[in-house]
Amino acid sequence: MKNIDSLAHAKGESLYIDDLPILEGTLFGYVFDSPVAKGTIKKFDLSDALKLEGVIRIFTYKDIPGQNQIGIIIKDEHLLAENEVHFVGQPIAFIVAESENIAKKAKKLIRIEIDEKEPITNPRIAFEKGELIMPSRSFKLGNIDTAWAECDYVFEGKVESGAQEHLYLETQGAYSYTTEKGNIRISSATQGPTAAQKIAASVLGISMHKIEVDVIRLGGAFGGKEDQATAWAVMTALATFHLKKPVKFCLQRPDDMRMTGKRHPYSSDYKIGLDKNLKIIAYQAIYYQNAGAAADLSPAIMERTLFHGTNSYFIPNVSLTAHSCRTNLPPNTAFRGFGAPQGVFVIESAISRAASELKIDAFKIQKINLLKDNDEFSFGQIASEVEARNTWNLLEEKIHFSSKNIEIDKFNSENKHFKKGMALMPICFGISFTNTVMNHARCLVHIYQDGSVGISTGAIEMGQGVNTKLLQIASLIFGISANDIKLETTNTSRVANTSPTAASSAADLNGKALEIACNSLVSRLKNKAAEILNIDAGHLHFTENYIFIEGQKSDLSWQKLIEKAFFSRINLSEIGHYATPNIHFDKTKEKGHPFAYHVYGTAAIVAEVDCIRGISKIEEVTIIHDSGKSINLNIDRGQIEGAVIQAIGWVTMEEIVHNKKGQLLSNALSSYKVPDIYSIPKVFEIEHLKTEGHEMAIFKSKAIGEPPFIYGIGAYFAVQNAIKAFNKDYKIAFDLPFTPEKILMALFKK
Ligand code: LUZ
Ligand code: MOS
Repeated sequence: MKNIDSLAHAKGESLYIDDLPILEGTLFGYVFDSPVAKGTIKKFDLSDALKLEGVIRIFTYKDIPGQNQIGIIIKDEHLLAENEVHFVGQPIAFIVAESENIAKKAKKLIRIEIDEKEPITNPRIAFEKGELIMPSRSFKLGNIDTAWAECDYVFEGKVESGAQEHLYLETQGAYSYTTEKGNIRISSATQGPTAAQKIAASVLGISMHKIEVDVIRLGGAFGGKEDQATAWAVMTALATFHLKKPVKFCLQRPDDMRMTGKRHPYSSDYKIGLDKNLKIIAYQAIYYQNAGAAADLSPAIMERTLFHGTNSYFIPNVSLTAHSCRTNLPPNTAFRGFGAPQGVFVIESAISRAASELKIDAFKIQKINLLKDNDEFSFGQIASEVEARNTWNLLEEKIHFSSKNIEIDKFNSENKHFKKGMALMPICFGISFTNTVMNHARCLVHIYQDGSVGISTGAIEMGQGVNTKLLQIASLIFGISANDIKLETTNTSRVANTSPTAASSAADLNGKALEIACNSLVSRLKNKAAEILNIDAGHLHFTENYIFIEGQKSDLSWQKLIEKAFFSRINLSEIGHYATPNIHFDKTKEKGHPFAYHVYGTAAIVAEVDCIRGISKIEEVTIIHDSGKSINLNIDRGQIEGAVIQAIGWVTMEEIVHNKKGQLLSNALSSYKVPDIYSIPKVFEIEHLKTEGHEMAIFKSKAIGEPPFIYGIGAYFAVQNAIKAFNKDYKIAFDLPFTPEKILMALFKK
């Protein structure tokens, strides 16, 4: 089945916040944000700005009737700065005017004096100064202290990974208006409508039931709207609350890039020990997470780094420690992979380093350490239904790594200025919110009198195709055609207390809730059909918009059955609630079983480096992916392709740069290079592992959003291998992104 949004997207008919028809009297917001990274506000003068014709009002923290607090895990972030500012781009005031242009002009008329202090941008410096977001955490398995003695080889080093801009096509935005009795309705481009509702209520000092958040769809999010869509929604709601007028605010790209957080940069130390047979005996990592100025989702992201610290390898002695370090950058936030890519890059760097020192191919180390059933993760979960070796072996059959390397060596010996390199990248991604309590979802299904169906869930469609998958589920269970089913907007008044659409889990959680609701409707309707057809309900089956008896089509259509059920006063609406069973985690011991299942796969990536210009190109990506028993291979393929390219961007080109004052220099697409159509590898093959799929996945179709991002990390090591072919003295380093500048240095440095 095609993505149900494809046609409307192609025709430009799909609605985003900025497309919503606006109400009469709508006002427009704009943020006045901190020009400095750290300091104390000495003077703040709004008088000139307020004199500008068309400026209605400028809101500051003093106008907040409830709590000036938007922190979701830790209450450490103001909606609008009070006396101190902590990062460039921190919202200080919300200007509301008759037009966006007037609001922008007013911004220039605001006078501020800030007593500047020296900002911290480096997480290790923050750590030394004791600037931590929360207490540090460690995951441990075996005995790392005694294990080093058993190792024949031990290597230590440092790894850096950079930030990444989400670059959703639709920037952040919200539109609020009052309904009656002081209630407020917010259209928000958010992955977390309940978070927006809850924080808006608490900032306004009113109850949650007075706020309704509605989301049609997002033009991309990638984690950037899991937590950071809230502030803008709340600002518009604050203005609406005071002015009783509709207020709209959609960020422009440079403002969005400056004010919002990114993927967390990490600086890490590793120590890896192997025996003569290349078995990894011990692995230690210390991660310094650059959290930015407030917690945001950093504690949860740090946790996922720990959960994925050993990627898809079994290592008997492990010690992983993570520090979440407070710096004067915009609070960094969720981004596809949610800390896992950073952790995986460190262990893959450690393996690459060991391989380099031992003068062997890294894939020899990777292969023999792959996880298998009954291996224990450092956090106590016992691996089951592991597909690490299966996907690896299938890929090896397809590509023959050794002969591929001979082919690459031949190319390298025949070409002076172009060199190729290959890297393998196994993945193992845990599915579930690591915070166990978040793993539940609900839905509301209405069958209308004419047999058509409306579905509301907590899932947000952000281009990833979750609505298509949900529609398929209902269509399969009801046995009716896709045209008879509509996915409604995601709305907090229809489906309440939702977890954000995140952690790759929306199709599983909401899909399972939907499955439960649809099944109870079907069993109710089967009883009615049995009565009409005068047959036992057990013989009935719903398909092709008809009721079938033992595989034979009856005269009773779905539509007729619904009509009769309605006139028999049968309830044609149902809610479904699903909470992932069997998962648990004890933070006091750092042990448990946090994931419903893992997604596995293996990629082979071939890069070519232009050794004159320092440009890298990813030539071939070949993947064996474990989607389980996918219900939509087209959507899964789209997610894999997008994730891999996004990760190639992270590891080879996207470079977020701040100056010493904490100002973002890479603040536009002219200074921040992202993958484009030319970044697509010539060979991009994806094969799906044939498996039964996992019971805990919806229809045994495994989660897809984030896991394949990890494949793209292999691009870093493929480039590295190409460089090794050019410069025998290349001092191997792990510092992504591998930009052309860094590649040139690596190629020519002796
Ligand atoms: N968001 C979250 C996530 O709140 N918890 C998670 O475990 C998670 N994992 C991946 C992406 N977003
Ligand atoms: Mo996310 S990184 O919002 O799943």
